[in-house]
Amino acid sequence: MRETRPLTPPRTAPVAALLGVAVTAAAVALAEVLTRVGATGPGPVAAVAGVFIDHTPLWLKELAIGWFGTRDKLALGVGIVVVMLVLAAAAGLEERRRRYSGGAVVLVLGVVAALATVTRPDGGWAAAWPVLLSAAAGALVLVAVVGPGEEAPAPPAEATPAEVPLGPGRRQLLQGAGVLAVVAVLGAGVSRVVGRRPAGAPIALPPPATAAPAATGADLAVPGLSPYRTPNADFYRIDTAFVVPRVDAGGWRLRVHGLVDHEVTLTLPELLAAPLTQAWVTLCCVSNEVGGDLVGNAEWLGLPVREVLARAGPRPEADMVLSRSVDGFTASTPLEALTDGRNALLAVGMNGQPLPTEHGYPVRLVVPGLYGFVSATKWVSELEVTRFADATAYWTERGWAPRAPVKLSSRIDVPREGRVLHAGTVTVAGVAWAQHTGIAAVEVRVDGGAWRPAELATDVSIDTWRQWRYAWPATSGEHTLEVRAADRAGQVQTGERVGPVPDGATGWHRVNVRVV
Ligand SMILES: Nc1nc2c(c(=O)[nH]1)N[C@H]1C(S)=C(S)[C@@H](COP(=O)(O)O)O[C@H]1N2
Ligand SMILES: [Mo]
Repeated sequence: MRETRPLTPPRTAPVAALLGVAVTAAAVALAEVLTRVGATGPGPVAAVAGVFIDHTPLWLKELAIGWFGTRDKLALGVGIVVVMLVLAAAAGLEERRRRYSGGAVVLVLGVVAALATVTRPDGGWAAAWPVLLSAAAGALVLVAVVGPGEEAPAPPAEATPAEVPLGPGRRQLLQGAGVLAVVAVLGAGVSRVVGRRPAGAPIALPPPATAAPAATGADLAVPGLSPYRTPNADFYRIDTAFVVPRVDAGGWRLRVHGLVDHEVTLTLPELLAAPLTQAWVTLCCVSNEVGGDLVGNAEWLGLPVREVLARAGPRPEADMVLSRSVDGFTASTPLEALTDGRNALLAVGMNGQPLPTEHGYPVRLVVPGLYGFVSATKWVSELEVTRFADATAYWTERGWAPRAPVKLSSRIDVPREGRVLHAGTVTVAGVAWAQHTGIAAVEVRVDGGAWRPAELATDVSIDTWRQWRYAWPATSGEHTLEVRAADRAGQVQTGERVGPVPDGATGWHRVNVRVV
């Protein structure tokens, strides 16, 4: 009997790369499961995405929104996974070339991800250990399954191929692959279940003490025209959260502090027991391009912010409230906009429902007249009364304006760009908004001709958009339709084209159609 020395056969390059990918994927899955089970903070993917989002330069962010729109998070997630897979394959190849070097790559990736979790507002050191542990496990497994990469000797001459022992190399590979597959599947399953956990008992919304006006006549019901009320499911979503914060309603607190006479802490039962206001408010994003869809209108229910501020007593020198979210996002809102009597709300309800998780459950801010990034903090947890001279908000630190009132805007919803229409009377329709000033008139012009007045829907509130329509006698040929609005302060919408940075886009929305 000949002595057989167990040797790991060398992995081919594709197998080594695949092993790198499998091991790393399993390690990431394990880290995600451990962080979810322990509720220690963000998982490594979310943490890396968060760091990336917070450090994205303005031009890249605009480019990403331009390319992917509100699917920019998905695009980032896919990007991170692709980069991770490439690095993982490289780690496998590296391990094949030199023992322990691929393991070291996996370990370094783990340390980088762990540091990302440490720096997140919802993270900290507690969130780092599952990542480090999983990376260390991944590194060890990679070293074990890729093996030393020694050349296997030629089978001994007297042994028939059937007698070549199935060395620990191949067995390890099979076992390793099996373990990793199980871990990955379990990981995906558990994180799905745990991740879907509802944030808490659903809030029972009390009836409003002050009801919103009825929206009779606000909807012209033109097919293709945005409805006056944007359903929650269709409401645009913009935020920096890669994973939507799940706030436990029972543990929710609002801390009001800073330049105040008394610090105030508000709980959800206290908020719900106070007299609540119901109000129509159109919310829009500063990143909305001319003709864009980052705007929506809802019937909100909430406590006027001025009530809470009055309990705290802002000092005379204060001129700004820096609202903070559980995820670290901040917005700078002029104190005046929160105290001048308008419907600035700590909102708990949206169109008769508790806030959807992605729109700020359990409590968010809504302030008529200001772009969302300087007012509409979701998952709000703090109001710091301060001064514009002393504090800056999330987007101000990234090149956007500290103050940003909504700019007078209008949009053509129908007909859509590039449509082919029949000659005759064509209904042109859309929306116009000038929150907290109100829309006074809308005009349409064809092919740069004279401006003609459009018919307006009933004005429900100066804080919301207003539908309009225009009966256009369309003749055959190529035509360009344009719209502009005038507000109740006598201002006419400017045709000057300006991009969203730093405080909102301007220009007339234009639609090209062909009439046959
Ligand atoms: N916590 C948090 N709140 C936030 C943001 C954010 O990134 N994080 N984005 C703001 C911006 S830029 C806008 S336009 C509105 C959008 O609110 P919505 O997603 O409910 O439409 O939320 C605001 N509140
Ligand atoms: Mo925004």
